Amino acid sequence: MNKVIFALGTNVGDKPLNLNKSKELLDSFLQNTYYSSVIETEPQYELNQDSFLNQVGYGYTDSSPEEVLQQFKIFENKIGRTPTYRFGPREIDIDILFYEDHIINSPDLVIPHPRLYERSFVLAPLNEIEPEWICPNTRKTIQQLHQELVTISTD
Ligand code: PH2
Ligand code: MG
Ligand code: MG
Repeated sequence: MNKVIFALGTNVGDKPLNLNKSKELLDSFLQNTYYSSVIETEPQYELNQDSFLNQVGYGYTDSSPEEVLQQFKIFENKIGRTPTYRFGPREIDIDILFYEDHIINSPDLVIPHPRLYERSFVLAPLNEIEPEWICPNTRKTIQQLHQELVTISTD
């Protein structure tokens, strides 16, 4: 079984319900799931939109990274995600952050998630549940990455 670490974000509709529905679907697909606290965060990148609820989690699967991506897209559609614009509002976003220690750079799938290093809405909840996890690109722990981000943003 392979460990998949993922991020959830929602800022349209009934946000707590969107998270709960997502977790129900994720729990039926992945084994032994575990989740961080839910945090409310101000939007990053596209500032003119509602605040988000964010959460991270992990689980275990025999599916390949490509199959996990496909399944997460099916879940997003089931929850009613409608296309908007890049970094725009969404009912639910389910992103793969890590798949074991794999490094993947294909046109459709980049793992580790390429923007996790600049996202406190990902690194803060991840630091709560996986501080010792090592990012295979940087060879740094989540705790280090989170600390670096906090240091930069308060400089
Ligand atoms: N997702 C985005 C863009 N901006 N901001 C916050 N706070 N949380 C998100 O999940 C988020 C965002 C696109 O993936
Ligand atoms: Mg996404
Ligand atoms: Mg995303």
